[in-house]
Amino acid sequence: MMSEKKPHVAVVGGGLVGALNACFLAKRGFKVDVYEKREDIRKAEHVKGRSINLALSTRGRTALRMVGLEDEVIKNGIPMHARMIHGVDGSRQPILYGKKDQFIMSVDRRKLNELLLSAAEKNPSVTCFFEHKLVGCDFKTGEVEFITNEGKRVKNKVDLIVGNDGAFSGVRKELMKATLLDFQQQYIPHSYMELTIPPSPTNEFLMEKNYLHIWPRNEFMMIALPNLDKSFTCTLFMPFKIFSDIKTEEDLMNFFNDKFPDSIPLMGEETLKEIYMSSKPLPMVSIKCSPYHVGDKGLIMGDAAHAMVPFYGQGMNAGFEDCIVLDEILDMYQNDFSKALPAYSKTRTVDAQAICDLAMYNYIEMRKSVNSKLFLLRKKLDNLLFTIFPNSWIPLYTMVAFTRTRYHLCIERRKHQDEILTKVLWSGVFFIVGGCAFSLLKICNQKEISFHDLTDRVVELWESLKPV
Ligand code: FAD
Ligand code: EGO
Repeated sequence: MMSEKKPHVAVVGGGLVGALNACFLAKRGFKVDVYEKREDIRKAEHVKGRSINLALSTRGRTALRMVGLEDEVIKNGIPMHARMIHGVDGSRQPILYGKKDQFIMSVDRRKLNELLLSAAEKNPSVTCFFEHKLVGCDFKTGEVEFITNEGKRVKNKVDLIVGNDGAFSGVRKELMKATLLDFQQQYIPHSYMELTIPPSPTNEFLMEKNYLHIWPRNEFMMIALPNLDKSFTCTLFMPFKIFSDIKTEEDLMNFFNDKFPDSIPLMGEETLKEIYMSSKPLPMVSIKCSPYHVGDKGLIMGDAAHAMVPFYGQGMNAGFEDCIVLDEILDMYQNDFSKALPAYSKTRTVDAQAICDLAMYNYIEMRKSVNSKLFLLRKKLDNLLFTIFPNSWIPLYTMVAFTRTRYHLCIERRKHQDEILTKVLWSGVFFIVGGCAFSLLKICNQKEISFHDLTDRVVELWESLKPV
């Protein structure tokens, strides 16, 4: 059926994943209509909303490579070869991610989205409709309905409706009505606010450029990623409660002096006050659901299917990898949606849920016990083990960020590694204790002390130490 006529797909959402997905689907020879509720960001002056820059890692890069966009994106990105850990005392320590070719990239969200939209539209078979908000769809008939900014209703009928419309997905809402969708949504007590470190007066970076800067402070965390204009975008993560308790400029400066003193001269006291006072902390949500499809006409991908807390820097990367997985499965089933969609749902849910869990686990982990000393220690230990056993000890972060190991296998491998490490540590204890006992006996032997004498002396010593 599919080979006779060009399949017609409606991609709902022209964000990062929607725009990339359009490139993938067009490459398959499909006719693609992208519907985006916002205005065309390429024409917009200011774009409100989420993070200004993002960390792009291997999974995302691989997807971009598959549609021929990797080089273009890399040109506009800044490699981060290591994390730079900032202590409360102002100390900074770098810890490499791995070998030279293992780095993540800081990319501008807006630039990336613009590039992806333009790349999608270069295909004659792709049309983008902006200011079109989904109002409803029917997965039986393939009908989709949108409302434009002028209030006009627009209808279309397609072979496949793909929801790439983000965490608060309208397509997912429709999916819930049409199928038995398991759904879980969790808001965390933390929220985030973006601050900025401007370039120096001589237009230079004020901190080391090629690093992911991290200020680990248990419940308070701050990170900074470099931008092409030589500024850094800082993201401050803390509970809503703490944000709301910081009411005055004085509260703010006390807090920063206490937790992030080294960042004050970098941000500039006045700019910090200005941005903080005029911004609202934003919530973070984790969403898991299953399945991702209904029948042979409905599918959700990206944040619509698996929104996660940003503590692994994987949300976009996972969404981009979704596009690869769908592409491979469509190949496998020769574009037969009735077979491909269930297959996609089945393979992808385990992995998407795994990365949602990993991200949440990191959130708990980093908040519970990770101050800058512990962070350094753990990453150093990870790297040490990796150098000693390069084939059997791969740090979890390395697997997630620098390989395409399926997310659920990253968790499994990590568990396996942990078990081995526990065994190695116990055998270490065993050998050390055994070694001590052996040496003791040997000394006794050399000095011709009988074992009896030795035990007598130990008892004597013990008695003498006892309080009267
Ligand atoms: P979105 O980017 O949300 O795009 C959805 C699009 O659909 C939007 O353009 C929206 O306008 C449109 N839309 C919504 N509803 C409708 C409708 N009814 N009709 C039509 N259009 C609609 N990920 C990383 O990989 N690395 C990082 O470093 C990273 N850092 C992050 C930091 C923060 C603070 C946050 C919050 C997230 C971070 N992420 C990161 C995650 C990343 O932002 C998301 O995973 C990614 O944006 C998901 O892309 P998406 O296209 O699925 O959804
Ligand atoms: C102990 C120490 C346990 C996002 C460290 C776990 C995430 C976690 C938010 C970093 C890097 C890209 C990020 C590392 C860990 C982005 C990231 C990491 C943050 C926060 C982030 C790392 C944007 C977890 N990658 N990462 O190892 O460098 O380690 F700190 Cl708050």
